[in-house]
Amino acid sequence: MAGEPQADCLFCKIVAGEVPATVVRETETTVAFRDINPQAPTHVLVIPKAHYPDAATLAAEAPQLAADVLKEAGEVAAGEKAEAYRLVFNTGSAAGQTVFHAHAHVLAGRGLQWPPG
Ligand code: IU
Repeated sequence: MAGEPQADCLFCKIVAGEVPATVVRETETTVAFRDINPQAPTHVLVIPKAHYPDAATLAAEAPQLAADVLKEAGEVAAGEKAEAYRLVFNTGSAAGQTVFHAHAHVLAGRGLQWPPG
């Protein structure tokens, strides 16, 4: 069923506390934690606690939850005192998505090039 935890999902395990993560913020509906392989001085992932495989599915099936994720991304950036930051939702393996539980990357703390690689 939409939003239900998936037994084989790493981020569902982080939500359940079964896999450790460095949590920087948590709300009733979201968790934000530091990426284990940071690509910038600030690299935090914001995830919905409920399982949706990617950002588009999240937005289509649970729009308020998608809004919660975006709001939390802004709160993370503010907490990191980031003057500018980038939000990334890799969607599909060809775009670099490796974990199929929707997540926003919050990247900050260095110059960020455009276009991205
Ligand atoms: P992606 O957009 O699906 O590629 O992002 C997944 C991210 O999850 C990636 O940046 C990993 O470094 C990160 N990650 C993590 O933070 N903790 C983990 O245990 C694993 C991956 I596996």
